[in-house]
Amino acid sequence: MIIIKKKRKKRKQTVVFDSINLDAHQIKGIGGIPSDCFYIEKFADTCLNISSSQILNSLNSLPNWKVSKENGKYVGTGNWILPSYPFMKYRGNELNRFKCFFYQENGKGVSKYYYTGWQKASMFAYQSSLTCPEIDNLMKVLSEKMIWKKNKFRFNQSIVTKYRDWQDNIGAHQDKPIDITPNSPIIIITLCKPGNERTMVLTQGETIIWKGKLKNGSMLILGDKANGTYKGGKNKQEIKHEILKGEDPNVGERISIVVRDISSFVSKENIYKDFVKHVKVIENRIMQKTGKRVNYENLI
Ligand SMILES: O=C(O)CCC(=O)C(=O)O
Repeated sequence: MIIIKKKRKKRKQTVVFDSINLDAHQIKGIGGIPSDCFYIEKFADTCLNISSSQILNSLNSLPNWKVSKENGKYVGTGNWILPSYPFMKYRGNELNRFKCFFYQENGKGVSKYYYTGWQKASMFAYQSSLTCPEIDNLMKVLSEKMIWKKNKFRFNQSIVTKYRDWQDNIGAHQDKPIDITPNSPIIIITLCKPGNERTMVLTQGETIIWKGKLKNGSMLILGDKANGTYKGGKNKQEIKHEILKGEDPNVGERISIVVRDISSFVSKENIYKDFVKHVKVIENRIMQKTGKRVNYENLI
């Protein structure tokens, strides 16, 4: 008698969190082919063991960033950066969202992530994740418990964005791979009160492959292949993401936390030097335009 052994199909494991395989939440790309993007509802409360409302409250209670001069040296304190700071503007225009940047203390310097419109001087406003324990914990837990394509990553930077009202949004884009650790995923956590959910659209070429309201506490994973941050050249399957304006004027505040494993670092000394250069440029520009001397710390 011949016994034919059936080959057991190996269960695919792209994303595992704390021994739970999350592959069932995969988003399909063009032609139904699975992408390496995932959308997982209630991630914060069920997987992170931390209430999304606690993170939301904590972020909302952080002070606005401001710069002052102490003993002739610039000092930046606080977290939320007003879009009117010159180093946050893109081609002279204010972004229609507030941001805070958190880096994890690691002895290598401050994590630097380049994006379109990024200015060196903005790094002076980046704050240690120790200024917000919930963010620090989020990065630690993701680094410890997430296995992505069989690898662990060191999530060391979080960029928090506040969409103040229905008009704030972000257009279709891909995250720039230059400072992102190759093959690492990009994690987006959503925080908002009921009714303030926003629609995320994922497009592959001209085709919308996924459109959905990101719920409070959810996690969206943009895979390294989808975003084009994988090692290995050009990827025709790259996926863009965007957050649409709210559907009606009653849609209120939404906060997102984008967590990345960053492999570029800048020393605090260099950050300070770049900021001082920036201050001089801006103060001179104002002087030339108006004939008045304005100190940077009194600008906003
Ligand atoms: O707010 C979000 O969900 C996405 C933010 C984003 O795409 C970005 O900051 O690059």
